[in-house]
Amino acid sequence: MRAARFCLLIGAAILVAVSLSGCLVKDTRPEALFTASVAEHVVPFTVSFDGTPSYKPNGEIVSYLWTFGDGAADSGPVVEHTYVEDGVYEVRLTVTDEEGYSTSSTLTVHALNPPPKAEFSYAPKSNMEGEYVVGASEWITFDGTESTDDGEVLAYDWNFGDGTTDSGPVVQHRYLYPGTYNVVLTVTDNDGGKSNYVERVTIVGGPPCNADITGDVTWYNGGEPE
Ligand SMILES: [Ca+2]
Ligand SMILES: [Ca+2]
Repeated sequence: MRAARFCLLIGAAILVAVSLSGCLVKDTRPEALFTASVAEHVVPFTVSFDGTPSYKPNGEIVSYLWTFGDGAADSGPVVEHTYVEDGVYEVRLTVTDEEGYSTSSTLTVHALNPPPKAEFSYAPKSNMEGEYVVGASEWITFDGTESTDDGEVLAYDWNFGDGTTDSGPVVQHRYLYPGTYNVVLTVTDNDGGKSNYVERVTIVGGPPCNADITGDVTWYNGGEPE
């Protein structure tokens, strides 16, 4: 009877030991931890990823595998990667310990689109007493093709400052009345980035003889007056 109780005690002790060791195996999976030198920047930029904070209690990490979210991959505790295209990328580090257990963790990198740079020139213009001016009712060609982007400029939108607008890389416009107008060119790139360029245009001289002085100048938008 005493022997049987002793056996039961031993059995229970073994059971506790087994379940404890089961817990220990679960608890000693590796931890995947890493830092990034920069998480948000305008492309192109290089990020240094450091996986050395990863650890395994009572063990060691034998491999570090990285995927950068843009199709590229690397290995090693510390790696560098360059992002060239804008986007939101999920970086994943997978660490494996000497027993073959793996754990991974992720971090998001925001690679930003460089905005376009708007620029235009216009002609003809005369230099009168150090000031560039254009005659009233004179056709002016506005050329926005000097605008640049790391990708492509897809849209050119013009505001001539006299209540009229137009779109296209090269447009023509004429002002009916003398004055100084702010011409605004807004360009949009292939990633939806926008930028403006503003230039003051000075118009001299009087309105054309047949101008409708009451202010109805809408017939000047489409071309020649009837
Ligand atoms: Ca782009
Ligand atoms: Ca761009």
